[in-house]
Amino acid sequence: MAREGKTITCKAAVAWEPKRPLSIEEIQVEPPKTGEVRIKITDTALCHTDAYTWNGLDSEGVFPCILGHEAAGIVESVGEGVTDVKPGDHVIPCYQAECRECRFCKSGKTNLCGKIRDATGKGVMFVDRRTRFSKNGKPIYHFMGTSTFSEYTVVHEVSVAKVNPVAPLEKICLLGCGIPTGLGAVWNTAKVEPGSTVAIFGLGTVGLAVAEGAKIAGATRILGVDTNPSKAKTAKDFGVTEFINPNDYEKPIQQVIVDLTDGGVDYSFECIGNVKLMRAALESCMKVLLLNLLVELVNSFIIVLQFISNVYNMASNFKQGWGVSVIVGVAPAGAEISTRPFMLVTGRVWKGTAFGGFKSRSQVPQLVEKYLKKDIKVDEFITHNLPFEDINKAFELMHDGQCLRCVMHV
Ligand code: NAD
Ligand code: AHE
Ligand code: ZN
Repeated sequence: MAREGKTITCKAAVAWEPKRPLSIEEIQVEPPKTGEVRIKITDTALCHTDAYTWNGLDSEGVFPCILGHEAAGIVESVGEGVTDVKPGDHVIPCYQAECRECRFCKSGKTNLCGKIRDATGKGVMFVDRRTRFSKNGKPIYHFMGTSTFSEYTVVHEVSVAKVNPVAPLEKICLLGCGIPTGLGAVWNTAKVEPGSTVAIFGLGTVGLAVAEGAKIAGATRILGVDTNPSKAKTAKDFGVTEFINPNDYEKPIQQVIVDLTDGGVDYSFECIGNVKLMRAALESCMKVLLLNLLVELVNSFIIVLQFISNVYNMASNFKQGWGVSVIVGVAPAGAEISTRPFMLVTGRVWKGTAFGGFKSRSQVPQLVEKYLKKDIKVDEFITHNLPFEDINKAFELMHDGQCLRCVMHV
């Protein structure tokens, strides 16, 4: 029976309130309105950010809601004015929109779109500021403009990436968040060049995708930092050349990295969401050390000419540090970062990235093609599969330290 234009009753995992286990419920999903698309979600994974919002740490968390933002599916129906996709198309819903018309999209300076962001942050749809989900008339809010923990969801057309139907939906669902974020943090935000030294804090899916991106970019030393010792082996498989467990050292982790790398790394990435480690990541970046200067000074006495030349070089080196540190992790509401301003004065740069700087509608389909050509890993990130009904187990797995991504067939 055609359901186009009609409300659908289907299964969804509802988050009624923070920290309360998700509840599989029959809910109502209204038809898409102008500029909207209703999608049959086939596969969804769990990202750390879903758990973060479920835990009540997101200042934009609105409850009750339907979480989920790393998924793939098939268009069921479209609202008025939708031209980019049609029923039957294979798609990845994207939490970062790309309208191609707003000043942000046209700026060429950001992948963030301004058109619908205010509405998605409040859990409603742009056109009427209402939700399309309900249970017996009680509204249930959207999450990140995607709400993929549901058999059917309604999203904005500007948030839909149409992808090659040959690609397996149960794998490419991961291209909705974690993997593009890590790869793009390296390629688009930091722009790591061949020969670089990189430090990654946190070796979950995002951090390991950073490692893969850094390897592809030609980084020669890739240091991976994680307090979970079992990450050492996995990390090597994704390109990490040295695994560091901060618990094995007395010194602060930034000092460990500075010592291991003769002054610091060229690039660092915080992929945990911990403001203390964001500081450590920044302070792991390169600055020529005073100790190095003294050693060079002693050597310089050997030849006077060399002395003059070295002093000149050292003086200029001492003034110039370098290193780019990228914040990828999402910190709890109210948390703030800090460091000594001297860290920036001496040349380090602090940046952040959302969805790895990728333009969602345009570039997610390109990432799918890269996956099909085996240019990027995706399958390797899937450590678990579960029936949708067992979604609360996926939250538990995330904390047991063995799980990268758990994919649920909806
Ligand atoms: P994850 O939970 O799978 O991985 C986090 C890793 O950090 C784990 O391996 C864990 O052992 C390690 N870790 C935790 N505390 C640590 C500590 N004190 N020292 C060292 N290692 C520690 O998470 P994920 O899905 O890979 O996401 C990582 C972060 O990125 C989260 O904060 C998530 O919300 C955020 N995220 C941001 C974006 C973005 O666009 N900016 C996109 C996706 C995810
Ligand atoms: N809502 C939070 C911030 C959450 C956040 O920073 N989200 C990341 C994506 S995490 C995906 O797993 C992001 O892209 N942010 C930019 C955006 O537009 O949401 C808060 O602090 O209010
Ligand atoms: Zn995510």
